[in-house]
Amino acid sequence: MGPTPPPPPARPPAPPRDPAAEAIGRLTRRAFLVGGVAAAAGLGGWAWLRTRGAAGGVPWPLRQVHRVNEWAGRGLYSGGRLAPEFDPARAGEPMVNGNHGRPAAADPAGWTLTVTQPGVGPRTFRQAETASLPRVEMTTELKCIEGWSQVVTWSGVRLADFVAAHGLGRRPDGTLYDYVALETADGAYYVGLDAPSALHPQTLLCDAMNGAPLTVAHGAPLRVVLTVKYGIKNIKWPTALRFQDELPADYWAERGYDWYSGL
Ligand SMILES: Nc1nc2c(c(=O)[nH]1)N[C@H]1C(S)=C(S)[C@@H](COP(=O)(O)O)O[C@H]1N2
Ligand SMILES: [Mo]
Repeated sequence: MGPTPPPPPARPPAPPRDPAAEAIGRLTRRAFLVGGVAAAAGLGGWAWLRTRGAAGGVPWPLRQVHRVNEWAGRGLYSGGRLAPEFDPARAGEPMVNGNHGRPAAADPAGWTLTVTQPGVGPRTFRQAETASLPRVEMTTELKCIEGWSQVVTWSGVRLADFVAAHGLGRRPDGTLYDYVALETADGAYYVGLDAPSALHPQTLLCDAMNGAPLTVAHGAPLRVVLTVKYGIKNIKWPTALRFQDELPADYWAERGYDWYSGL
């Protein structure tokens, strides 16, 4: 008889059960799995996402998030709550921020605002026609989403008064369209507003800042100023205003900011 073969090596003892280590193991595997799926999706996912169509220029998976913000924002300002007004002595000039859509030359006489809505042909207004409405002055805070703010005294006319004076913004059944889209002449800057924000009593078509005519840098001949939104929605040099039920395209929403941008 030959030598007996050595016994097979004993299996190493099972490590003591460690629930925490097991949980980490599971999480790591899951993270790996999720990462793998995300990476795989990354190869074709973005193109897929882009072809899904966009509402207001926002790819649809992001829209859900904005819905939540919109809901929160609506709650805050429901009932037309007014933003605080300040002592005009505190007013100053805000930094000039954003030149998208700035016209090459100021042309107050030639400037027009063209308003459209479903089923109604475009209606074009000159600055003088907007200026004939009751004047409103307010000293409010302009808040830029980049982190600065400035108290400014604005004056002009309420967008709501302008809309009402010309019988605009309503469906044939008398209810308001959901949204207002505003755009500069060259189409370089455009914002979308929900109708309640656009027609809020502190939403103005402004032609003056801190007691002086608006300068071109700040939006002359006419700009929109509203207190219920960040600065990004305060469009300078708008020449087109559209009432619609579709979520309007929005320059900064397309670049990752919240569509609603409510305060
Ligand atoms: N047409 C147009 N309007 C615009 C912008 C722009 O780039 N183009 N920038 C916005 C931003 S981000 C801010 S904070 C305010 C700043 O207004 P102001 O330049 O009068 O201070 O304008 C808003 N309106
Ligand atoms: Mo801004």
